[in-house]
Amino acid sequence: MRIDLVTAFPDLVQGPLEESIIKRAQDKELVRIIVHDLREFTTDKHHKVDDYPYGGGAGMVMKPEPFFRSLEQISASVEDSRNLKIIYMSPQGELFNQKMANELAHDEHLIFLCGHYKGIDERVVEEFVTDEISIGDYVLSGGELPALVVIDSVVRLIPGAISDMDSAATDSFQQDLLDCPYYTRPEEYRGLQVPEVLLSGHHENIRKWRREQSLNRTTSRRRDLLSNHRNKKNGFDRTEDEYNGQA
Ligand code: 9WO
Repeated sequence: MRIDLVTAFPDLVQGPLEESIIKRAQDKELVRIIVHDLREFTTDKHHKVDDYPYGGGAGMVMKPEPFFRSLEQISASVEDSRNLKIIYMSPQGELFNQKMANELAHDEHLIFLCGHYKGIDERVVEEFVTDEISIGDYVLSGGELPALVVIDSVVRLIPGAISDMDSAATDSFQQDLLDCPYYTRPEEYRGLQVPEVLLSGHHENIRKWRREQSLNRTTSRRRDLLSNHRNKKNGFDRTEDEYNGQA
């Protein structure tokens, strides 16, 4: 897989891409991640990437030309530029979830456009963007951190990116239920005990306890997940969201 990230603030993303699973995936050549400095695609002497919005109002808008040039350079560097996925991270995008991560993990080439200020000139979006993604209903300073979130979730799904042990955990992860609590040694810490059942060695009771914890947490914190879960359990071949055309 190849991932390109176009940003006016390359230092914002460089560090996180050089740590942990993403670093290891790159070392193993499972993924190649290229960070492009938007300012290198400017032609004026001040390397200006933003300008005042037409129509007025507070804040700046990112100029179209550097994005056009960067995307043309990236397109020219690949054999087939017809199937590029060009993703704009914005609060106006489709809400990101595990299902979308799974789908993106099957793509050969992802390109992330990171906006700042009020956003990117809409002509870039109209001309190039194939997917607009939001990671949640809040506003940040730019699309860099959300792009890292999506990249992390996708890269760890590439076969070989994580150990077999971690993979097994991911496989059994119930996308529609919250995870149960976990404990490790010591058995007692500052008077705080690990739940007895986990020390019992009774695997069936442990499985039941974990299941119950998952269901309780999901009921009290994320009722929305539970309704999807119930449909699956009842043998419907589609979840509520899928039935409603939202997934
Ligand atoms: C900034 C601003 C300043 C003055 C008046 C209006 C304004 N709107 C914005 C704004 O929404 N800026 C965004 C910053 C433009 C796109 C990149 N930025 C961004 C992406 N913030 N938050 C995200 C984001 C992306 C994905 N998921 C969650 C949040």
